[in-house]
Amino acid sequence: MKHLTLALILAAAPVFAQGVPGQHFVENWDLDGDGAVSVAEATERRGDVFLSFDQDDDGFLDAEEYKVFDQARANDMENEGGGHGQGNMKNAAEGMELAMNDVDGDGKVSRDEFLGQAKVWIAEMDLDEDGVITTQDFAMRRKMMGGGHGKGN
Ligand SMILES: [Ca+2]
Ligand SMILES: [Ca+2]
Ligand SMILES: [Ca+2]
Repeated sequence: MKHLTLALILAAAPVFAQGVPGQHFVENWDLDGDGAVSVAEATERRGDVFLSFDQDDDGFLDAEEYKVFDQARANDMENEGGGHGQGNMKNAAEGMELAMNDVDGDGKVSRDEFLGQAKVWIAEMDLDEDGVITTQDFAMRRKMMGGGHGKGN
């Protein structure tokens, strides 16, 4: 039985996070414990997430499986209930969406697509642009809203 809740994955519960935005996120995704979530760590962890939600083990998250995944993330955002860090927790949640990960547009997300988007996901959240995610990234706002200031592609 596969049971990995997104509450654990996104860990969006600032009430218990000693008031440091993003701390639980970093703790849960920082596999080597250096206080920063690297692209490699995000990729590995996303592999776990993928396995948890690929209920039929066919190597794709399809629309049906995504419903469950979406619901899990929605519950997390609800439980979070507001407060600081909302902005980047929203980025974290949105970076998991089907549309964000379905690179070839076939309506489902392959494991390669899902893992390959880890670096895009990290870049979205990396507000201080040091290449890794730390609580620092949750403590600041993006300087320029709405893009235009391209970061390569
Ligand atoms: Ca790390
Ligand atoms: Ca599947
Ligand atoms: Ca950073």
